[in-house]
Order: sequence, then structure tokens, then C-alpha cells
Amino acid sequence: MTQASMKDKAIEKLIKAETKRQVEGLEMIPSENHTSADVLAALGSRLTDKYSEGYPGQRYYGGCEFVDQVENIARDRAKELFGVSHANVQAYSGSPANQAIYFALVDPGDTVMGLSLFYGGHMTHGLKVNFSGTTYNSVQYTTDKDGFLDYDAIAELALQEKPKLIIAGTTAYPRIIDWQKLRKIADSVGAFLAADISHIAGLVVAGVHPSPIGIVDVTMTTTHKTLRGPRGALILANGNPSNPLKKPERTVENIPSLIDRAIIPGLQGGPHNHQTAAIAVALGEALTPEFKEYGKQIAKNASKLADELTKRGFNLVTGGTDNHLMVVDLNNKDLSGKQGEKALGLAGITVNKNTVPFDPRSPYDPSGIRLGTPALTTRGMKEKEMEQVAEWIDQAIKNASDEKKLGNLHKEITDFALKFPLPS
Ligand code: DSN
Repeated sequence: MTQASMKDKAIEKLIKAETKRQVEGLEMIPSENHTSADVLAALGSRLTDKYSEGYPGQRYYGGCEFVDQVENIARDRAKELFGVSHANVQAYSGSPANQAIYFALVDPGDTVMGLSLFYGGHMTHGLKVNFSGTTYNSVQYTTDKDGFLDYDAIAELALQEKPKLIIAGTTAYPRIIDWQKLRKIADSVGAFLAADISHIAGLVVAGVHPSPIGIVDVTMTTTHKTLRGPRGALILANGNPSNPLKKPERTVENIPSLIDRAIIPGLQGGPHNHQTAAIAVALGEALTPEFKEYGKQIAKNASKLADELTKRGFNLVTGGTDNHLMVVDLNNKDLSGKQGEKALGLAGITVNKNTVPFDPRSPYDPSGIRLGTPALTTRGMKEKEMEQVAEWIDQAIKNASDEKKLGNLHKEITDFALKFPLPS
């Protein structure tokens, strides 16, 4: 999409440079994607000018007749897409959405349980330096030595610590999450169970990953990862219709009201209406049969890429992937994750350094890299292209200390990338 000309040349230049970087390279950070032109148009609209604290029909500002309709469309599409009776679409992004879940369901000092960031969880799942680890008594579970969730160990820890809330979700876990097993664990100690499906929401929509809806008490997802929308988040639940004006008791049935009250007045002010409109557009796109095909192709591409990397001697955490991402341990390649990220970046392949389970190295320079296929799949790449991508990753890692060779690879990759335009 061509950018409208801007008066602010300093920022315009940087927007163009970033667009060129995306177009000419391969974006393989698994939490990133390329949005449609309609999503971008909604984000760049006059809706950003409007204040509308409250919810449709219950606002604290005048002039909300159109943004009310926008938010209702976004909520209705979220409900239809995930099969729930209530959706809150106002959280500014994933971390604020998780904050709202804690705010709604537990009190400061209560025990909460989540997967450690260093084993594939998220900061907001109880990291000691995050609000979730400082406000609450956070207990963290890990994976087993091979990187798989160890449900017996999680069950034992839950019995020992008696959390009031278990937040289940991942940012660097390549396997299927067993929601039923987590439900049993939560029930064994009477805890609320929240699912953070930010990474896998698009796969859930496509039927590639089981949905937690109907099993967990509340589900959160960001809208900008495999769901391919703008930055933002959805909080989804079933239960009594929301009454955000009345403080309800903390029961599963009251979760819609508890969440709406946690967002406003609990944590946020005015919703970002341009973002809500863009979320509505993305959810409309996600409701199409083409999106389901897209979600399936993401997983097929990841599986092929994992096989091709394994053939080339790469050591994948858990030995492969069932979803959109993989974590590669670079120890056997005599490179750190930081060195791997840099070498691949110089070749035009963007990934991020990542810890591996029981990583002996620091998170600032861990042993692994994390990569995935959502953005490449959006550009129309399929299994055939994944073979080529694996070969380039191998070449870049083998030549990590040769900047000239990496520069040449970048040129080759750019010629290839230009054949797969971003959405227009
Ligand atoms: N930062 C996101 C990711 O990259 O997975 C999680 O919020």
C-alpha cells in the first residue's frame, strides 16, 4: 500500500524505511503478522479523535452514536468467531487485558499460578518483576526437561500452593495445550482458570488448535498475532449479561460484568476507537472461509519448516511443532541466541532470541531463537517456500561471522521476498 505523503518528513522517512524492511525481508517473529489495507485504513481514521469512556449505550461523552455502532460490531464479531456470549474489545493490548483478568478475579496478595516466562510463558503470567508477580503471590510452573508442559507437576504445585487463579497460556511453546487437564487442576483447588490464547487465536479459529471456550472461565487473546489484526485484545466469557455499573460477586457467571468493570473504571479510560474499528475489520476477515485456510496453512508451513531445519541439524525444543512457532536451541551450532538473531537479521530474516527450557545462559543472551510462520503465510508462502527458507536460515547460521556472505544472502532473500507482496 502506498503511504499518503506526510508533512513530518522525519517520521515519514522512518515509516517508509520500516515498510521497506518488511517488504524486502522475511518477518519470522511468531507474534508478528501483516495486516490488511482495510485494517490500516481503520487505524488511520478520524475515530482516533473521539473520546467514549463507558460502553455502547452507557457512555460518559456525547457524540458516540457512530463509535457505539463500531464497538457493537466488533463485540458481535468476536462473539460469533469464538462462540461466546460476551466480549470486551477495549483492552489496549494483551498485558492490560491480562491485568483486567487479575483485577476482576483476585485481590492483591492472593496466590496466582502461571507458566514461567523462561519456559514459554508471558511476563503477565506472574514474572517476579511484572505487576502480576509483585501485586500477587505468584507461583510459577515450568516445562519438563524436553520442553513439554508437565501436567502432573502442575497439578502437584497447584495442590501445594492453592492458587485462586491459574492463567494458562504461552508465548514460546510449540505444542498443543490440553485445556481439559488444566480445568481438572483448577477444579481440584477451586481456582478460576483463564486462557491466554494470544499466540494461537488464529489457529483456534481455523480448528488447528483446540479452543478453550467452554472449558476455561475466561479467555484472552491479543488481536495482532495469528489473528492478523491491529494491536489490541479481546476478553471473552460466557455468563450473566454484563452490568458494568453494579459491583457483582466474584462468580464464574458474573465474569462478563467483572471484566467490564475491571477495564473501566478499574484500569482504563477512553477506548481507542480507531483500534476498535480495526479490530472489527480484522474479525470480519477472520470470519471468512479464507481465514480458516490461512490458519491451517500457518501450521502446515511451520511443520514443514521444522522438518527441514531438523534435517539440517537444528535442535528444536520438543523436537518439532504442532502450531505456528518453533524454538531452536543453537548450542550445537556454537552460537548464542543473540548471535543467531543478529546473523539472521543481517541476512534479512527477522527472528528473536529466546531462552530454552533450563537455559544455562542469561535471558539477555539466551541459548535459542524463536521463529514462526504467520507473516510468511500471509504473504502466500507455502511448504515449497519453507524448504528454501530453511536453507537460508542454515546458510546464515553457518556464516554468522561473515558479514559479506550475510549481505549477499540478504540480496537473494530480497529478490525472493519481493515476489510475495504484503497485503494490499
Ligand atoms: N511480545 C509478545 C510475543 O512476542 O510473544 C508477547 O506479548
